[in-house]
Amino acid sequence: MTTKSYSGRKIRKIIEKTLDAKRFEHTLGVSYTAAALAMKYEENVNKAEIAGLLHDCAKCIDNDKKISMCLKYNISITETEYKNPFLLHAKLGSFLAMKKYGVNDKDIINAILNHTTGRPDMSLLEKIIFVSDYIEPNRSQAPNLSLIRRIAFEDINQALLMILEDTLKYLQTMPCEIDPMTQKTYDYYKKEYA
Ligand code: DGI
Ligand code: FE
Ligand code: FE
Repeated sequence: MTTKSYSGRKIRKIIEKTLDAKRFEHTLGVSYTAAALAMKYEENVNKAEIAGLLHDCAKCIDNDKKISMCLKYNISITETEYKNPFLLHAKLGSFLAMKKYGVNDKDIINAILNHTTGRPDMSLLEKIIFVSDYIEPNRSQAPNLSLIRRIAFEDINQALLMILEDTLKYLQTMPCEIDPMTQKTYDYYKKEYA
């Protein structure tokens, strides 16, 4: 893989071809929402836009291929990820952001890497991407969505905690496995902000 650095416009064009239409719409929604939150919280707007555009860049790769790519590029796979390969789109996405899209900003790479499970002590950019992923305009399913959308622009940490709480509640009703990091992130922010 070659490493070239691309502008937001170029990334948008490439991403449109690698994602299905719905995922592309979601991606644009996350990118614009992240840019708006960056304005509100004085984060770098361009970095938020790029991180938003790339956060799901590995989402439309088949699960088998996600695993084979991780093996090929020496990306470690946890037991939970083996059982829920969709989780790998975050790790693989951050790898592709570096190697395919030439992103060398560590904060952007981390924002992509941690966008699904979060992590304790996230940077402002990581929080912005995590929250934008949940509230972008094309989302409609989550409970408390209009409240969380408003809170996101008032107190991002409170919004983060509400999202983590609702996500865990939702996952507990599902027959799927909860990644230890999702739980760890929730425990950390519950202690920090509740
Ligand atoms: O890729 P997106 O759909 O835009 O968003 P995402 O990467 O945050 O993935 C969202 C899904 O991930 C959502 O249905 C909740 C789920 N999720 C978050 N943490 C975990 C999880 N799923 C499992 N199995 N385990 C987790 O710990
Ligand atoms: Fe995702
Ligand atoms: Fe997403």
